[in-house]
Amino acid sequence: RRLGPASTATHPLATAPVGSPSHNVDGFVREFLHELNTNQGVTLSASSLNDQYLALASTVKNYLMARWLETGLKTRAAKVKTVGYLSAEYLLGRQLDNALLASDLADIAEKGLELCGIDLADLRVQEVEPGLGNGGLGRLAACFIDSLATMDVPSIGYGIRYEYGIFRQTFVDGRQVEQPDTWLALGAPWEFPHPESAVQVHFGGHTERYADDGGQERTRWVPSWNVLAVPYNYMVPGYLNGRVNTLRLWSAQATKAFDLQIFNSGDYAQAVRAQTFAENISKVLYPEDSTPQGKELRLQQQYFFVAASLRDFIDHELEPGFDLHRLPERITFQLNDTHPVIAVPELMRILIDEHGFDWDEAWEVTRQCFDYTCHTLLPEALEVWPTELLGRLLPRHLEIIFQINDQFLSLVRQTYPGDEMLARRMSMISEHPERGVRMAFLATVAASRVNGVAELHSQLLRDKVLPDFSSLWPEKFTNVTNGVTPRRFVRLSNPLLSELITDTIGAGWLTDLERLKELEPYADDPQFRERFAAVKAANKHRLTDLLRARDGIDLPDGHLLDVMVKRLHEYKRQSLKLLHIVSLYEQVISGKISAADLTPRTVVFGAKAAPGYRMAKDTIHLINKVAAKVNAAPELEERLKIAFPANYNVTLAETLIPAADLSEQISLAGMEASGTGNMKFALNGALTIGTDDGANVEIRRLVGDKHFFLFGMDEPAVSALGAKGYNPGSCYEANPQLKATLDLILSGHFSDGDRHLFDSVVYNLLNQDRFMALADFQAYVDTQAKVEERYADQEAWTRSTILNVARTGYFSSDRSMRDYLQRIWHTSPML
Ligand code: B1H
Repeated sequence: RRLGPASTATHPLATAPVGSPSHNVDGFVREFLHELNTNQGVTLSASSLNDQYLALASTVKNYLMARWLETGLKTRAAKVKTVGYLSAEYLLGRQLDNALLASDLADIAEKGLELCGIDLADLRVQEVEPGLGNGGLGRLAACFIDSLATMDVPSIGYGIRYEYGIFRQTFVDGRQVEQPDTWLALGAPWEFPHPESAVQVHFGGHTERYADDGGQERTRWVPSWNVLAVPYNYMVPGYLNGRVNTLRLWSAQATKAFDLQIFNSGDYAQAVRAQTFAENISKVLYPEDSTPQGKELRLQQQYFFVAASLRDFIDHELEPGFDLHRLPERITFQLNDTHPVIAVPELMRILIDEHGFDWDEAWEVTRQCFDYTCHTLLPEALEVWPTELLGRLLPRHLEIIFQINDQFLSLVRQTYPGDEMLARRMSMISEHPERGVRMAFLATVAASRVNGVAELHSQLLRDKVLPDFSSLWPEKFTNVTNGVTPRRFVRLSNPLLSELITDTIGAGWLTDLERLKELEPYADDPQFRERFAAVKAANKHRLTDLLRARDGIDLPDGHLLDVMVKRLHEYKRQSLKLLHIVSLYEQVISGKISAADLTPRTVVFGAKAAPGYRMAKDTIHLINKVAAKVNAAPELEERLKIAFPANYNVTLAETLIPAADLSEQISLAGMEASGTGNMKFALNGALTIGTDDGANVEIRRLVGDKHFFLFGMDEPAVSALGAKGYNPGSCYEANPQLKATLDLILSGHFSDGDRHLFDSVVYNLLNQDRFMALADFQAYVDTQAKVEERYADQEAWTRSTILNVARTGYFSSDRSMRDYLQRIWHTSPML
């Protein structure tokens, strides 16, 4: 066990964490120089920026260290319930500023570094953000662990330490080209590897029956290969509260036994191949957002991190001899989508095969240990693992899944006698197109609670995705609307707004975000409005500076900044935004309107496409081609610009969002489970143009219709149109401006005369348009006109933006965590 020799130590300092460095500039400088010397092995005068950044990170860790160790001791001693957040993704963003904020060191560090002749800003940009996630789901996990720490909730985040995170996006001739994300190349100062605490994870082989000592028939799994899971711990500091939780990410390594056997056989190359094979498991994040690819390596990743995490919790977090019948008193595992659902049969296996539980006892414990969050409605996003693959990789788990399913189906048949169709519909095993396990069904059956991520989504989850389950177990289903951490997405990303808020309503709002309501009366105060507008203007300048340096992009002054940043997906409808732009452009170059009629506007896109998603990549290409043409058009007199900086990530979001005037949240209603970017924009004083989808519904309800630009079909209208039969071609024929817009693209105007370059995108819209962009086109364009009208009245606009900030405190992830604590985990903070 990790807690070893301290019990026999006699020196008084040996059994508790030693103190922190002095919390002042001198203490900081001393610690920093010490780290520079002892960790980096350089003097200040000989140090590189990277040396300085690494030494700074070490220094900050040293300040947090005592609290981290104390948190561990205190939590273990209290024997309270821990939240185990199981997630294949954590999109953390840069760590430095967050750690400085949480430890109240930002000012001290800035001054201390200045005395060393160093500008903190130069070190900040050294950090390559850990991009261990795709988009909203991974970023949500990062927000949640921040809130749990800040709210003093004992919790451990479990995940995978991908050697390569989400790819780095570049554009070559307007096309997306992916580069590996080498985030570890210059050192990884925030992680603590613990190779000595590695656990084995097994795969393959077969199962066999045997009689135990008491003559009882039992099953055991005889795996054929294994890998080591090495934990890398990360500090998750709460905001100024002294708690530092842990994020434990697993890295795969070949086991010694595995290598040795082959080495000894003399086949060196084979031995190295075996090692590579094992280490591949945590090599790279799958870059699919929303659509799982069903690859064998992906299932290996899922089982790998989940098996290591359960083993770790049971063997290392619980006291020796703990009675596992009482496991639910000490842990509640939250399944972040279906990616970690294989944890369910894994816990059953541990309890039955390793601890001698009988089936019913094991199921009773397992059921109470898991809750499941669903993040999607797209049918193609629901994971189904072929039984052939599951059985080959995890034969014992497949047996257990079959048995869970059998028992579940008997319950269904008992409850609804004679309804065999229903039993077939609800079976965890699907038969077409091949036999597979529906992981969402397994999760739903096993979990104590199932939740969606926004009210509308939870409703549709009950009514459309899991209707049979919600009739069987209505009380199992609940909603927790997503949230975002105000520490990163207001305080750190928008320091000027934060200062203005504190100036106006006093401190304390950062951990009690509903207090932003106190800003409401100031919306009518012209002086406050002026200050608020000045903050927005300054943030735009900050963005202008960044984009010039980062991308060579020049943002014009004084434009409405219209921002659409999120993964590229057809359901999110970047193409609809593009049609709006092309339509404006077409009207000017064809003389229907004059450039002077346009509200000066810059549209910023940020979006990565999954590398295998053709339509998404073609859309990126088209956006870039349109941008080139529009940006160069003299007819537009600089009144319409498009900026598409490559490689949108958390770091860019932190500068982009606070600068935005208009937030584009234009998914087809019923498709975006929640969205979290929508919340970040509103909290930073952008107005939303959006459909009645995901959390937009709740944002609009809170800020009020007058301060939100709603357009398009709602979900019932979408369903009705789908049922009636949607024909995008008729929208095209019926709307001359839409026709002119699409015709301009088809004419080759944006593709150097090539009339077919964008056939895939345009003909998809004309013939299929699964996400009904053409059906919502006119409503969107009309609503954009209303946006321009409001923007023309700057006083009214600013008033609305202030009310957006004041009324969206609900979307703090602290509130989400409170909801999980009450509705799902039934536990409370440790005070
Ligand atoms: C969300 C995913 C997702 N939903 C599969 N589903 C993945 C599915 O790698 N995969 O296979 C990766 C990601 N991500 C998003 O979750 C929703 O689309 C958003 O609407 C939501 O805000 C976010 C957080 O709940």
